[in-house]
Amino acid sequence: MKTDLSAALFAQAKAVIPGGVDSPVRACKAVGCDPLFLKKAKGAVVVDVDGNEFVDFVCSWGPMILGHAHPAVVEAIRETALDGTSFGAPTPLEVELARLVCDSVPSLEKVRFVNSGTEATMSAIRLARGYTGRNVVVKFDGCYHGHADSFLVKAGSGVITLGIPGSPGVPEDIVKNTLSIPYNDEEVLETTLRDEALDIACVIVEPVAGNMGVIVPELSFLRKLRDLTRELSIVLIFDEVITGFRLALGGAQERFGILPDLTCLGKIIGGGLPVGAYGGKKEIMDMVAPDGPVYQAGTLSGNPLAMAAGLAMLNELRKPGFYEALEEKSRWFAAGLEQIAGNSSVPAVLNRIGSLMTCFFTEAPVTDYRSAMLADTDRYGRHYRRMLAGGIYLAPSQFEAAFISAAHDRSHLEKALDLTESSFKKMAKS
Ligand code: KE4
Repeated sequence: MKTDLSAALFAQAKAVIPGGVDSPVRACKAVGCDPLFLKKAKGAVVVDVDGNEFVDFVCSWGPMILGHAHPAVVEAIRETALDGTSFGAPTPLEVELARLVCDSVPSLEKVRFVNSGTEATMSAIRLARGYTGRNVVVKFDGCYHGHADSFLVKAGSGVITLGIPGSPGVPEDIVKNTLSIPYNDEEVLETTLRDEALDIACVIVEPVAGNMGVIVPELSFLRKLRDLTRELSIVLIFDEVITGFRLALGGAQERFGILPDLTCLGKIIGGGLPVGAYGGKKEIMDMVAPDGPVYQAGTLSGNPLAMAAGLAMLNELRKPGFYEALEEKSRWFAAGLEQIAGNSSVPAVLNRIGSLMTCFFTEAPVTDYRSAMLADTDRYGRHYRRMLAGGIYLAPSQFEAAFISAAHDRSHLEKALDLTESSFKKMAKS
């Protein structure tokens, strides 16, 4: 595979951008190769600057649930841009999207748009602290909520991938207010919340973990989390930046029937443009400035282009049968992966929910950070490189999710299965 132009661009990028990338995981350090620079994408296919085509299972880390360059989204952006790109003033588009998001996500009475998932989660915990008057935030080992200081404790995603213990630059004074406990462990959850209740402002959780690879929690764990936080007057925050509008129109909270006090959204709601959002009960959200004392602001928040792209995307998702069709193709693909793994001597475990999945190279079930860390990351790296050489674009880390979009057709998925089978056969011999 010719990668001369990507290599040249990477050298240029490293001279002016830290690590040559604008987000660490894209550097592909965890999979032992240099990143390819992409120039365009359509549907389920991305194309790099050397002209190589790949079936895409990264989907921009989740937003591209319709596939790339969906006509409705592109047209919405084009049309809106003709009337200006940003005003720093309220527009009808943000009202329309806010109403659509609140109508779709069961627990949302009010929502505030920001520009990233990180902004959404950092604002949500500030709001929870302001609402309760308490400081401690509880998170779960391996869950990732963006790069705000409070979250860089035993975080997931790039923090695991790059083996960063937390991060330099995060003051001890901040970190001391973050408790990180094991995901899916009801006993530790109950003990921690009851022992520390008087100091805990909120618990923030990925209702399906996507940043240590995909881990679907026991429903009893989520139910206990909801019951305990309600009993102890602790704000429960669902970080649905990945799961929102991915698992259902109403996200994981609709799928599991468990309603948090606050929800964080991102990725899909921007249609590929920079959008995050946090929202929840009116009683809590009315604490946010300018109505309330909890300050949060943003020059480009509610940007008309991003709102138009988000509206176009969500209007496609609301069409009858969208999620059923996505579930059907995801189920078919996962069954194919399970069959390949089952017929192979290579230890592999597939975790899937809806169109979100991770194949862990490990023997034992993956139910939390500790078991996820037993995965063979070298083997994943070799698998990644083989799949890339064959035209399949996977997440450059064992600890991320693979995404299926509405644009993935049977031929795309069969190609991925054929290459997966060939890669497993090579691994079995090595
Ligand atoms: P952003 O600030 O990257 O928009 O969102 C942060 C975030 C918050 N919550 C969850 C559950 C998330 O998954 C994320 C970001 N996800 C990662 C990939 N797992 C983004 C990719 C990257 O960091 O480059």
